[in-house]
Amino acid sequence: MRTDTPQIIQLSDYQAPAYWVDTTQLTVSIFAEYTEVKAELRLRANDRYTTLQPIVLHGVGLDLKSLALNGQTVPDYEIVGEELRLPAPAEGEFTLHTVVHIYPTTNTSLEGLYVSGGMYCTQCEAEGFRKITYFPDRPDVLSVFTTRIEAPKEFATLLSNGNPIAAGELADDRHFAEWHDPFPKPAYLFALVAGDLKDVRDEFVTMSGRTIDLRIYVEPHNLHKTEFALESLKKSMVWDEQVYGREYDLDIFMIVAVDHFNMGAMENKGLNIFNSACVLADLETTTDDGFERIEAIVAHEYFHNWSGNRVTCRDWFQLSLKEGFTVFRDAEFTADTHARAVKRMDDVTLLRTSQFAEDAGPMAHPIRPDSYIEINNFYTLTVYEKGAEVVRMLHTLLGAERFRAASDLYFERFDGQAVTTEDFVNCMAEVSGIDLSQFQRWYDQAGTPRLAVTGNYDGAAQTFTLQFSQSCPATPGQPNKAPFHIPVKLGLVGKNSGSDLTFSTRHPGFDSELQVFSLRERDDTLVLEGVSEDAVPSLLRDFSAPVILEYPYTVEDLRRLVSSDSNAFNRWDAMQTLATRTLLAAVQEQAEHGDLQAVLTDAMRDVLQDADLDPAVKARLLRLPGQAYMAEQYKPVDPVALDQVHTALRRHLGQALQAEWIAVFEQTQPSGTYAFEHHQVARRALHSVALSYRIMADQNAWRLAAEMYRAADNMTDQSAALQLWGQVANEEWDNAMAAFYQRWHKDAQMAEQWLSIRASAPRVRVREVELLTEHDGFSWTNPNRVRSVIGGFAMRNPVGFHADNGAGYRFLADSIIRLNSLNPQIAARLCTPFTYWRRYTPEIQAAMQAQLKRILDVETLSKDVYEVVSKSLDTSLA
Ligand code: B3K
Ligand code: ZN
Repeated sequence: MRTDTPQIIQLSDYQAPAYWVDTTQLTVSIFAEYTEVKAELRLRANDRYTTLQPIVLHGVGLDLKSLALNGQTVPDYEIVGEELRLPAPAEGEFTLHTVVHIYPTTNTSLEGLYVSGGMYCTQCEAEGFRKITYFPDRPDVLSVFTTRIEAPKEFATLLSNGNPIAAGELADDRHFAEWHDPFPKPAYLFALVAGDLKDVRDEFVTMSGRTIDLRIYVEPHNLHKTEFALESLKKSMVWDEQVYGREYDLDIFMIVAVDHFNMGAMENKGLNIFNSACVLADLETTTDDGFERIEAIVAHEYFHNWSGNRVTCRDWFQLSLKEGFTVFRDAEFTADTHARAVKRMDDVTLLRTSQFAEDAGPMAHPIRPDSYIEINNFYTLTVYEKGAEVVRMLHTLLGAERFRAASDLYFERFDGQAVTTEDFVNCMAEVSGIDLSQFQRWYDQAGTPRLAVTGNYDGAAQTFTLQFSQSCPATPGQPNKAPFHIPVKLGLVGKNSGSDLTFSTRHPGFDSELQVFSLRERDDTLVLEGVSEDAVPSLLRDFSAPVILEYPYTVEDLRRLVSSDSNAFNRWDAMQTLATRTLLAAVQEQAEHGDLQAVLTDAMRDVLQDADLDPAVKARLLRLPGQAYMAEQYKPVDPVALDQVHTALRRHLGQALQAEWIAVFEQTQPSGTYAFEHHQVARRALHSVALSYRIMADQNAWRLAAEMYRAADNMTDQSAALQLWGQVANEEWDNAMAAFYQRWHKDAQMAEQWLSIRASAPRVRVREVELLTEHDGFSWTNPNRVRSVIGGFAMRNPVGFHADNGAGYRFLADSIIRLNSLNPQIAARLCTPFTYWRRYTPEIQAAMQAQLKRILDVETLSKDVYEVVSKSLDTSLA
């Protein structure tokens, strides 16, 4: 047990900084044993304070060698926790010089300056810069950085933010490079790289005619995996000019790939650093999903140059200001580049499966949290994905044109500043004239709202009346919620005709141009007039708000929507509802289960036979909601029983529609050379879905997967086949897996994929996963390997994880305890499966709680893990 209780940081305690740092000059000298960091900071008192305040700089693990203010040593400084405190200076403007030594080679937290595969690199967001030098490490202190790097020549490439200004030789086989970034930025955007790297180069001419030098730096053996990211970067640059009018600002834009990285990538100004897995790609080893993910992450980090870097966050509570907005921007980029409705289905699936669970659990927080212990725990699905939904709602309410005008105003007004989410919403309100004061609650209230709706047709009056009622469950610290401003995009689908019906309404909350109803009250009634026939309402089209919709649809209504809704997203959503009801009825052994199953089977048959449907949409219509999603729909959950029900339904569908699956499987056989393009991607997705049902219907069909694996010329089909084959894990599968490893283990991305397929294969149990952690391909200090094995097992292998009387839970807890001292951020992330202990049966609850308590007992528990575990166990939050 920790002897202290870590401090809770509150939004309400925010105070403006006492000093600005106008310029920062760093000299970072790399030596084998240590790295020396010399800093020269020009400080200036913030005139918001009438008297000169003490000086506070942050630092963690720094070996202070000297400290001088205006050239004089400072005798009376104090170091308290993460703060270096100096008495108030005599003048409001002064220079601070510090020299510290740091030890990157032993830094396993992967925060600050560390070594990955022989290369020095940095990760400063959120508070990693304080592990490099003493500095006011807070996002509202923006400084102009000049960085000199000195290193042995074996580190041939020396990079930092901004534009290169000088380079040259030094004594002792050393050399240097200097970089200057003219754009003031907070320390979290600082980056530095020193390594033996190779680069590919290209150019981009911006809309005003400036030529930008583009470079991707990698370890030499990865040079052949850079082309796709470079193309993605250029596409992103064009898109941001066209859709947002945003132009790139420096002369050079660099991406560096590193193997050891806690997250996907980081948007450091002019020098993005990427997890290798999120940037390296080639036609042989990358899957369709991989290409789409890489393209989206490259775009996301590039888009941050404006939404995050030019306009940044005042404090870390505002994280969603940059993350929610940037996720919305990258999602729209993907939608414009590929298939809009499909991207929406995938995003909503993620939101419903994982973000809704987070919002219903002990870590629930608003997209702008009001307190935290460790900010790294708040880079969550809520801040990112729900944050993006909140921005999307603004887009829905304003329409594309006014949204663009408001974003122009935002970027212009706040360029070079650190601002709040209110500043963003206020621009939206100012441009549109819409009163968004109630909308602000989306930023401050946690939990997923429920939207209960009923509908009634009056044939004589030709009206369709919708009654709305909203509520939101209590979440930690927020027992009561005020009503949200919910945009409900809607239509009416004729019960007989199946067509979209026209209507009018006198309700002032309905925007008839956008077909969006603004629900602001807890309860409200919307009367639609001139409705020529009885209808099925199609509500929340394109998922216009992140809420749970409850409408008493009959199965006939749902079938009507599946077959006829003009909104492709809502067709899919109706099928999801039908499948969810069927699964629930089976889990709860309800009498109507048989009928529901029959209706679902018929609906799927229609989809299978519909020749006009985009195969990508078809593949998604035919996929059942996942077990993780189902586990949120009822209580208590027995995951093994849920798996049986889920498997039984897939088997039923496989058998009942066997002829159709065979037909689709044959129609979607691969042809031509592999390319990452929509028609092929769609065909491959549908092919795998068909095969998965064939295997459910006939255990011997694993031979088809084996054949598909051997015949495939691409990794999408190979890995899909291996995973499907893995469901019936047999000796042949073990042999194929062993051969796969032999063939690919030198390629880091492939080794990670192999580990993940193994750990998440449904028949794989905890004993085998323990052995995997002793495998050559595994490493406790590489987050990608840890995520593949421990994450793959605990998050993507429900049967294996929950089986064996809690052995899986013990293994996860042991892993967390081990990682706690190596890499607290990764350790805290792996606690997620335990945070949901309350959804399970009493035996599972007890077993998981026991492991949580065991973790909490660790004396050296990091604040990262402490926060997640203590909140999970807190009974007042139940
Ligand atoms: N901003 C970074 C995430 C930093 C994570 C710090 N623990 C990546 C991104 O969202 O673009
Ligand atoms: Zn981001």
